[in-house]
Amino acid sequence: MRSVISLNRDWTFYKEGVSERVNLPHTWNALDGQDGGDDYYRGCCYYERELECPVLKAGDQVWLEFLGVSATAEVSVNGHFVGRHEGGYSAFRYNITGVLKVHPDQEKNTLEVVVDNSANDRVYPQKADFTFYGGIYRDVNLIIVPETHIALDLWGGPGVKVTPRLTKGHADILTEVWLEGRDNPKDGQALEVTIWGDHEAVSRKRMSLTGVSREAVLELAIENPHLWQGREDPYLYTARVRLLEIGGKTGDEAVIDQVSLRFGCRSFHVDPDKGFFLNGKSYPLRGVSRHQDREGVGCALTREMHKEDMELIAEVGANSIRLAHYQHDPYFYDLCDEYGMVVWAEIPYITMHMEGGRENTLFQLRELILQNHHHAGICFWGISNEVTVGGVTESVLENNRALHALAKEMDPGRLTTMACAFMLDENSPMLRITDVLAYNHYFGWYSGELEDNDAWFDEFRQKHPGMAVGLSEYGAEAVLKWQTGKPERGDYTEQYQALYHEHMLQMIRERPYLWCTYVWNMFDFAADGRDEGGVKGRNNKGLVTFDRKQRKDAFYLYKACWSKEPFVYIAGKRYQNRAEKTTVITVYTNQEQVELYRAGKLEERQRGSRVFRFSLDMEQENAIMVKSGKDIQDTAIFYKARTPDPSYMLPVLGEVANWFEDIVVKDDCFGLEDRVGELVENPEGLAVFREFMAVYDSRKQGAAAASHMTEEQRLKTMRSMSLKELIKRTNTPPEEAREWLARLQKIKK
Ligand code: ADA
Repeated sequence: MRSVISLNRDWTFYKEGVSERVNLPHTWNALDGQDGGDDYYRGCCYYERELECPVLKAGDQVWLEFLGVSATAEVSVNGHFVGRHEGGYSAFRYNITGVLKVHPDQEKNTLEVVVDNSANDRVYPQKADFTFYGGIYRDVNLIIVPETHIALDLWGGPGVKVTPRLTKGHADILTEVWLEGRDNPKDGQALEVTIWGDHEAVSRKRMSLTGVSREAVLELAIENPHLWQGREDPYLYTARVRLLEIGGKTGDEAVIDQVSLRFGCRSFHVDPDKGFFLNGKSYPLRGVSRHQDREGVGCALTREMHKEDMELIAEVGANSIRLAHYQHDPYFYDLCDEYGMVVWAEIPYITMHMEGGRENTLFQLRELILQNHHHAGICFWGISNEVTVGGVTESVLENNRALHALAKEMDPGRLTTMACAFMLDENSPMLRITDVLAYNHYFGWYSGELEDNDAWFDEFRQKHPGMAVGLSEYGAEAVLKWQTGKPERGDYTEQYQALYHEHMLQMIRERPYLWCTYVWNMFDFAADGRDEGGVKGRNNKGLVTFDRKQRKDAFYLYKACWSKEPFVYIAGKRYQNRAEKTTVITVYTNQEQVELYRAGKLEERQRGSRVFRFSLDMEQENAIMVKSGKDIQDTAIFYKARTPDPSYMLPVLGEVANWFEDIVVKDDCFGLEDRVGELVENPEGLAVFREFMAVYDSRKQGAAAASHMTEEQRLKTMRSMSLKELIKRTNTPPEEAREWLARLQKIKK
């Protein structure tokens, strides 16, 4: 039987000549990868550890297993190089038997890992809107197996593939097993597969390995299978695969090796007009995306942290997760199966297409599929995200086609998908590559109006009837310090984020054909090159803060729409000092009736659905209680303020918003209220626009600097923007902004 020994403790870590003792999981960018400036350490570091000499039986093999090292690892044992792995998010293993000192009287074994997250042009990701933390940030194990064993060398996977196929009242379970060892299996060896339900074996099959080479296929069946039914009933079976040695005369059996995998019986399909179906029933996928990091910790998450993330996603009531933009921890895919989350799993082929990166995309996809094939939750393999930002070249198309073909060859039972950038032309051949398609849209945040989302999908449907389309990303930023009674696009307030999502939920409700929709993002996450909303190094589009401590108002909006757990929630609690005479109190709930009390006195009772708004003339102090029925309630307190509380306003925006107030503008020339689209129609205007964008581009850092939009693409996203908005959104300093306005004022309309 195999044994697994954790190697997570007692490493020595060296960075730039300084050493420290660390335990895994570990990243060297926990702090500098989150503090902004895009100056986090990207380079080579070194990890070292002693390896105790394991007790071995004759023929035993010793393997090292790494579940995630970012981004490239070179592993040596006792000075012997044993392997190099390129890709920061997947598992890999090396056989170290030949280089291990196994006699207890010999000196100790040493394990060394050189880890490198520096920039290169081959290993994805290289350009994206998140921090590429470096380190050994997932578990490391030592695995001891007998000479012949279930394969460990198969792309980091379990060496077993379990594929359930459902027909009415019946499931065929195809089990493929790969064996490893010096020789083919011996006579007398056998494979046994048992499928376990809750308490008992529901199917078992045995196969003699006499004359069999290293691959075996066993077909089992389950009558009346208990289905994996998503959030309602995520029932899982366990397939236990045992390699047996059957004693000649006595017929005694010994278990040589064993692997257990959990899997689920379910069918699914996507109908271009009706969306996603699970086990034959409509099951609209409404969910969130998740990045694997958090404040002060980076990507070195503990199991408790993974579990807490899943609990929050379950609490909001999502039934699907887009695990962006790379392979997540094996434990998290397990949690998805257990909680009944349908998963879009993907590789980090993102933002920038690299001519030299094709092989790496195929390698990472092969690993993703072979390591995660058994997961009931995974229904989609995402092959790329916004890789057309630099243009739709033949090479981009070919790379995507190759990835689709590979996924279909390895796993015909699942669907491929991709996340398209919103400016991708709707007639692009990219749209015809994967089984189903989805777009990332940020109308109402980066550009355009909220209603542009509705219009875009209506037009797309009209032009492409019969094409399954989803919404792979949408979101708006909220920094909890910023509060307002008058939310506006781009103000980073908690209120605008909630308003944005109110609109998006309605837009989605009216378009049931959307096969998936994913909020970007469940959690705030680190993108060290960012500086937005007064927060450096962070993308603030989460429904929950980076430290997981605070649920934003929009979280409760989604909970009201998706969750059955009864609750009422008063939004805007952090907007406590209110200068308006009459204020609006928004309540999110999944109850049908809500009563609002002030200082214990009933003010109003309303019936409705999900979003309730109460208008209230402010008193000096307003102690509010909202109730539904006897037990479901929430409280908040608001104060009347004489003037707007300055601590609620983002200072940069405040400044930029006011810099033009004392300027008298000539109406026959271009000014702040004119739109980018109008300006670029004028040749002089176009020249100023180009200059302006060049200055802006030269100021961008890191991930943001990576966007290689063509002018045409850029204009597509900006035409409807006013020049005032353009100046605001590019964070142009007030002095410069005045100069630009002066230039505009010289151009006659
Ligand atoms: C892109 C990208 C994401 C994300 C988002 C944003 O669409 O796919 O990684 O960060 O933009 O927030 O701007």
